[in-house]
Amino acid sequence: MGRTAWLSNGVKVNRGSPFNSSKKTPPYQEETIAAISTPFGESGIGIVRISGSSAEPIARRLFKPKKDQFRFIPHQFHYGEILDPQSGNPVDEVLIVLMKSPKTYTREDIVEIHCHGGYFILQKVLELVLKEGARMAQPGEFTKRAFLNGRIDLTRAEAVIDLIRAKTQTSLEIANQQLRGWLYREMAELKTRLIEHLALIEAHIDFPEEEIEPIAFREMKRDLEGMIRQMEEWIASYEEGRIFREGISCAIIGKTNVGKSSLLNVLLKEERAIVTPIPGTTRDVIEEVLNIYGIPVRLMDTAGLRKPADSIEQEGVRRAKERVADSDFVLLMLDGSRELDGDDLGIFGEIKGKKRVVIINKNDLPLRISFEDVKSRFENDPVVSISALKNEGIDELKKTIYTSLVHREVRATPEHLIVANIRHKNALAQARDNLSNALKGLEEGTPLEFIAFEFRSALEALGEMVGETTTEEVLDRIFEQFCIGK
Ligand SMILES: Nc1nc2c(ncn2[C@@H]2O[C@H](COP(=O)(O)OP(=O)(O)OP(=O)(O)O)[C@@H](O)[C@H]2O)c(=O)[nH]1
Ligand SMILES: [Mg+2]
Repeated sequence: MGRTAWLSNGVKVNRGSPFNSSKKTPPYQEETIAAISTPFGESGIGIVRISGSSAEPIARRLFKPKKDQFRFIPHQFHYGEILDPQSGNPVDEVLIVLMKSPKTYTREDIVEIHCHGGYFILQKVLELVLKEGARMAQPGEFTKRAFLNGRIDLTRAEAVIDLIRAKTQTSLEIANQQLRGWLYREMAELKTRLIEHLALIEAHIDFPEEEIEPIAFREMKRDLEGMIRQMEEWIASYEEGRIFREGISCAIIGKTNVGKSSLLNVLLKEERAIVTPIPGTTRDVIEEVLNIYGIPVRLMDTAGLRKPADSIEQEGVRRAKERVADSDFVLLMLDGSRELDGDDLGIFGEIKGKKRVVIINKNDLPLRISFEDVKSRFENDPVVSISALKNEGIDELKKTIYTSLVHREVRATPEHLIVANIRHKNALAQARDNLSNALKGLEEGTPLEFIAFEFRSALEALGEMVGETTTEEVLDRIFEQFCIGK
């Protein structure tokens, strides 16, 4: 829902410290914002959401309750109509709810108008709200306010979009883990420990005549080692975390008529692509998303690779090669009922350096390809024999795809934190490097000023991760990815 045309610029931003989020902070934002929070199109209901100090007065001016003696009870639905204040004409029959600051999504007053889900109605109601003084919200601005007003840290704000985009159970679990603040809490704990160490180092810089006890030094080193090990583990979880969060793109390639489109159909359990015995059936790239044991896989069926018969096929072949180059993973398909030929061999060259699984299809027919021969050509790659026509070997293929991407069972539990966001991974890697330098410095007797510097840099990296010291530019980049109304 990237409706950037709606954007109005110039949002005023005063940032508070999310680390002080336990304190009751007044809302920071002066302008009241509004947006349609439900998708465009027809639906049962559609919601216009307003946040800010004018939310309630605006609602009062537009809403006509059905009851005579009416008063807004916060967090309760009220039934009535939205009227155009100028003409007095009814626009829609609605349910309206007022949520009072600070116990709201943004920590500001919020009004939600639940209308009938028609695009025109919602547009009309939104227009009236804007006319009454609200400003159109930018993408993700409600969540941004939740962050700026100190209700959630940056990692939790980012989890909101991951949650919305989650396509499989595992991606949902990872997003939920982050939304519950598990990552944030771990970072806060690291910070506390680092601040203690830094205090000790700084005390010694200030009073060099006072010896630091050797025990204290030894403990600091041990603690640093523990932290570094823990960070390494989180950094290592990223490879898998990314796969579940972002998914992977996977192209099925092979010469014509090997059964690529048949495989796409059997994996999707629907007749999505045209299958015929005529070589060169598929011309354009067909893309669908598939869930392979929790991994969102963007699967692409491509035109068979051979010397093209006409210019349409030529374009298909060009697109197929382009997709192969862009994809994270390839499924190389061979036709087991025909001997390997020049077309197959040509494709081997196209997929050099790609993560891949080799498939020998049509194993329901007498085989003309030897499994061993294929295995010896692709020593390091898994080879699976299937029949796309008879739906045989498909589960094994799915398992093989899974295990070649992920090497263990991935569960997001309190004991097993998964870092799925590159920004978080980079911050952790920075902090890890700083701590390694600090540890090395302690062992080599480097001046304590340098150790203190490394500690401070590590704290900064972690602070940036949770949004304590994040620049406006980074914040903009994060919230830009949200839809309007969230
Ligand atoms: N016996 C048998 N036939 C199969 C199998 N898989 C596909 N076929 C047949 O092979 C022919 C080609 O299948 P497609 O799925 O269209 O092959 P393709 O690789 O997409 O072909 P192009 O799009 O032309 O490159 C069709 O007649 C399929 O029914 C299989 O496992 N066994
Ligand atoms: Mg095809």
